[in-house]
Amino acid sequence: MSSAASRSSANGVYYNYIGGEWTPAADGRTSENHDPANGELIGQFPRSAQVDVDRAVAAAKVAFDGWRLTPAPKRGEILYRVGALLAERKEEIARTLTREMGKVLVEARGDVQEGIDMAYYMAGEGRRLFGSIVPSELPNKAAYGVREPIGVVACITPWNFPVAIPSWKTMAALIAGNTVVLKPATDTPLSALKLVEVFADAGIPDGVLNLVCGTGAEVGMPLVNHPDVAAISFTGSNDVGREVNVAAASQLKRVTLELGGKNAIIVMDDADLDLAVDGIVWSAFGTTGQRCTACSRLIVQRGVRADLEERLLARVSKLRLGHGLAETTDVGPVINASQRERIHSYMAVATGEGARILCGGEPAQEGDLERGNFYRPTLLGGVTPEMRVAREEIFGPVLSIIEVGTLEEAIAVNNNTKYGLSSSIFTRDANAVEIAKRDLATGIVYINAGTIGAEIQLPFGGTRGTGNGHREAGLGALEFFTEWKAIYVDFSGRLQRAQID
Ligand code: UN1
Repeated sequence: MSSAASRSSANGVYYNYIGGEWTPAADGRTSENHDPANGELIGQFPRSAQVDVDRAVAAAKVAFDGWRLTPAPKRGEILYRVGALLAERKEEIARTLTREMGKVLVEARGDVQEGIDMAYYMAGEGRRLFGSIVPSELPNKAAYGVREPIGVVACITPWNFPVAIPSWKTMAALIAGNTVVLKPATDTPLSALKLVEVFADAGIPDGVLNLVCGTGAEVGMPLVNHPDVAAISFTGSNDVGREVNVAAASQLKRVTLELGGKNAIIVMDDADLDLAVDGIVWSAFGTTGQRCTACSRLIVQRGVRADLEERLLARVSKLRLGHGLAETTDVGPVINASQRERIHSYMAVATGEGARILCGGEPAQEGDLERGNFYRPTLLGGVTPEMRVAREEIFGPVLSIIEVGTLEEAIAVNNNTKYGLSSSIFTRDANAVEIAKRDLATGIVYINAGTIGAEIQLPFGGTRGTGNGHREAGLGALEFFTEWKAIYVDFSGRLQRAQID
């Protein structure tokens, strides 16, 4: 790789990171990335292809033995340094992230913080990585299970948490002893590159973590199909997730999928409505509604529906749109023009099925907003559970309000979607809380809080169409990124036959 450089960019052109070197795509192709709030050019990024994927996977494969044999506490020490460097660079990375992805600065800081949290958490796991020691059924024989890395893993990550999600995936994979090829979303390569710079500065050995920028078709699928990639961790849309799973299945590869959500907040008649309004606004319009965990359905009990709707209308219509770096901004842009069109297309769907647009329902284009992909925070009233806006993931600042009569009905409506990521209930009734904890069929349940804000030490993921049963973060991540090995040591000095003697 003669064109490899020691710096990650030159003159606004950024590179891949392969085998410890910053390097352009082999054929030199690039694509531009722009600030979704004002269209400004962020930089040029490699538009990589199969040959770049091949190089990165080969580098990761070469590095695997050295990394697997590095004691896990030593791998952890590198992650501690990653955490410390991320903390040191938090503000700079958060600002880059806001420019690239659009979320308001305070949330971009949270995104980086999640990476810091994961670095420290997984670094600590380097001193644990617990296996199991069990008694053998035969005398003078030891039996135990140990966790081993799988090999080269591909991490394919979305644009909505451009530091946090690459951190969740790569850090868990790395502490377990795997080597990694990271493919970031085409809308957010720079945030991932900043993360990889931190790893490089923290001393990650060459080839252990590689970055290949490009599209899903040109980089993502070649990674999934590559015979030397043993496992794939994917977060993104349901359609692409299914494609990844089908392709990987033909090679019997392990896949974890974190896909859509249609998350709901239930508000009962006895709830603290002030608190509920705060939780709803934060969960539905934070990150411009572009979290997998975002609340897109409000399931409200009849007695407080009108009151809650009025309070929400007052709050939501005052939310200020703008660049995420401006302190006055409550809600940033959506990620790109096609996403904004998709969100807007749901307005005709909603009204066509009889819902009412209470506020928003259109792109925002006044003044400076005209240069970006802004969409007005939208409340849809009179939604019923069968309507498409109550069932399909919109992934934008749109909240559908559904009225119900009872707790049982609320839970049934919550559970009756093809997704099952996050749900929440606001109530003061201790019995209702217990029933909700038991019967809400989602991977994450909140009591008297919104649907967003999962912490990294607990398993993250969902039921039904949200995924394929695996969990990220917490110890669930280590389940995915390790292979169990059962070891029997017979020190009896004679042949002992299990199940026979
Ligand atoms: C996502 O939207 O895919 O729980 C991740 C949350 C964040 C992570 C969201 N900690 O909202």
